[in-house]
Amino acid sequence: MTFLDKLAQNCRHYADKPALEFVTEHGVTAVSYRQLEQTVSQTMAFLQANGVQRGDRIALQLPKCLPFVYLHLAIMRLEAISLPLNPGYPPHELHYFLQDAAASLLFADNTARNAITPLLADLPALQGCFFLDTSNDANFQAFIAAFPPAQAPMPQDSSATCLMIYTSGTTGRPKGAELTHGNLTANLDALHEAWGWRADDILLHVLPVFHVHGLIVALHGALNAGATAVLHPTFDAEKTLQTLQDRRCTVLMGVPTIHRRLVGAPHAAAYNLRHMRLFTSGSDRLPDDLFHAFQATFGHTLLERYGMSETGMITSNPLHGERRIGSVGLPLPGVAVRIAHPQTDEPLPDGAVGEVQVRGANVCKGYWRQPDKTAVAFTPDGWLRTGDLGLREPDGYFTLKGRSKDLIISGGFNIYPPEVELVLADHPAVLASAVIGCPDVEWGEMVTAVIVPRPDTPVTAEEITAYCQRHLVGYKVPRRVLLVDSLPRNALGKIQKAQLRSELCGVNNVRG
Ligand code: MLC
Repeated sequence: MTFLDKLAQNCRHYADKPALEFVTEHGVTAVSYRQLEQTVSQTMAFLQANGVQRGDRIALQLPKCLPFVYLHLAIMRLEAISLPLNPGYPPHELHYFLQDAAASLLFADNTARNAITPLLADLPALQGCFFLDTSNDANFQAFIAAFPPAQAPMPQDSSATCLMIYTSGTTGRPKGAELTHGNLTANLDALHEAWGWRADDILLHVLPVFHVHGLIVALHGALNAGATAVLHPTFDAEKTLQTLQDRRCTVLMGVPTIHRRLVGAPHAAAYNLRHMRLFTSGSDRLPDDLFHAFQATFGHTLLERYGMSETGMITSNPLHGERRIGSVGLPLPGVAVRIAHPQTDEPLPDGAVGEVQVRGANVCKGYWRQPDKTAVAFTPDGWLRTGDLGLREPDGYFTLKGRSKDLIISGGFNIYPPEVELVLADHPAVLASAVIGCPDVEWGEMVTAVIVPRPDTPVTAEEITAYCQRHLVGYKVPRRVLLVDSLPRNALGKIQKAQLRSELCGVNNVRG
């Protein structure tokens, strides 16, 4: 039974129960499973009337809101491909995604109309763009009111792509990981079992919905279980603690930055969170001190798990049993994980550090229209090369030891330095640049740009920051800009980032 079959079943079994509760300062909008089914069916009819066909890419550059959920589910039900995008992308970045995916429809927020409209003429595949007033559910309900619920058959082909998540690489521009109905179902089934999801769970959802963590693990996870997802449009530590207490929630999923802010919130320990049964942490390494501080403050032990866009979740510490500090736990049911030599792909013995490689029904089928990059991402015998370094303990627990790829993780968001460096290279005053991550207690890492200006073109760090703010989504903007005379290079002219990291942020690590 696929995720969508399960959801349809839940809509019948739990018809009157809230599937979603969207919380804003104006109040709570509750959507029962019956209403969810009804609205998604009407949304499907709306999409069909606008020509949506099997396999079409439909881009959702929307803030976190109920219409996002309806559209996303309706797109997948029609066997089209949902393409969620960070609403913070400036036009420059958004254009790339729409063009690369050859998206046929775009849904964006009304407030982005002026910024987005000039892009539309230069997107030949795009057949329509809808600007929605997402400020309340009633507007969307009015928008689709004329459409009676569609009666489309359930998708049958589990190998069909239903979701595309863009991830960046060490070379070139971001690429779309193609996740199939089968991938999502396999991962949700594994997590359902591993984390003991229950229909009476109440998930407090504070993550963005344009990534695997917030969209699949959290939102789909709750809907798959027939549980209730209480959605906050953005994360706020005090509101989170208040809602966890007042709504008697049972599950919260976060990234380390979120957990650190919860621990640091005023009167954090005073909230009554006894009904909580699961706090998970992922998307970045959970620091040991935070693991302990969380336990000391809330009396709950964070469950760290590991995953990536291409695979969904890979390993998890156990629900019952030892949640080992510094470890990402054991492979999820149905997921094979091995440690292999990063150059030869030879499996390595327990205790040896090598590349983490993954195989299973959860692993994406490849990158959208990028057969060469897909071929490089997999070993000849079908294991996905994660680019993460790690080891397996003799008792099966995995521990991550760094990354073989040039990647920064800030607040749980992945930032590939070449993306920022490419933007910097277009600035007339930049002769050369290197973008590195410096350790930071709150964010995990902070993006730092080291720049050699052209001798004849004076520029200030503030000007570079302002330029980046215009061309990059907020989390990729360097928090620190350093102007230097030259960058350390090896004999072949390659910039020595490890040396920069150790000189500028006092880091000695395996990354080169
Ligand atoms: C926001 N800012 C960031 C940032 N997030 N800067 C660096 N790194 C980030 N991650 C910027 C904002 O643009 C803003 O800039 C300034 O920081 C302060 O914003 P804030 O309001 O304090 O931050 P906030 O909006 O509260 O965001 C913090 C956060 C958020 C932790 C809630 O980063 C977040 O939701 N992270 C979750 C990421 C996630 O879901 N990752 C999953 C990827 S899937 P300015 O200039 O406007 O002041 C994946 C697979 C897996 O990795 O295994 O899960």
